[in-house]
Amino acid sequence: MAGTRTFTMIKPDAVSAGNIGNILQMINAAGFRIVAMKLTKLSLEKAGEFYEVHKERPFYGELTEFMSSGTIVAAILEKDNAVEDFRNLIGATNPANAEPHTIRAKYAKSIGENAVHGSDSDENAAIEGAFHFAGVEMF
Ligand code: FUP
Repeated sequence: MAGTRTFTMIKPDAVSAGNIGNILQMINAAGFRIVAMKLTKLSLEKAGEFYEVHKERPFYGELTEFMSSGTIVAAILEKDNAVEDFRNLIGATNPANAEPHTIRAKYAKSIGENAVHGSDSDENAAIEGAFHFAGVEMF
C-alpha cells in the first residue's frame, strides 16, 4: 500500500556545504521513497509566496532572502505517517534544540539556516508539493 506524502527542501546552506548526499542518505535510511526530486532555485518572489504564512513574522525578510540565495533540492517523499516521521527525522527548527540523531542537529547552522524544510501537515504537504512539481513529475 502506498504511504502518505510529505514535501522537503534541502536548503541553500546544506547544498552549498556539500551535504545533499549525506541528507539523502539519511532520508533513504529512514525508509522514505522519493516520489519527485529536483535541483532548483527560488526567486525572492517565489520564496515569498512559499512562506506567505510567515509574512507578518519578523524573520520573513531574512527567511525569503536566504531561501532565494542559492540552489535547493526540492522533493516529495512517501512513507507511512510521512509528515510526522519526517518532522522527527529533521528535528527541532532551532538545531540547538534538535535531537542528536536528526538532520538539523548534524547539518543545520542556525535557526534561520537550518538545512531542511519539512511540511507540517498532510494538507500543506500537498500544497507545497504542487508548488514545485507538476503531476507528471510525481512518480
Ligand atoms: P519549521 O516548520 O521547523 O521549518 O519551522 P517554522 O515553520 O516555524 O519556520 C519556518 C522557517 O522560518 C524555519 F525553517 C526557519 C525560519 N525561522 C527563522 O528564521 N527564525 C525563527 O525564529 C523561526 C523560523
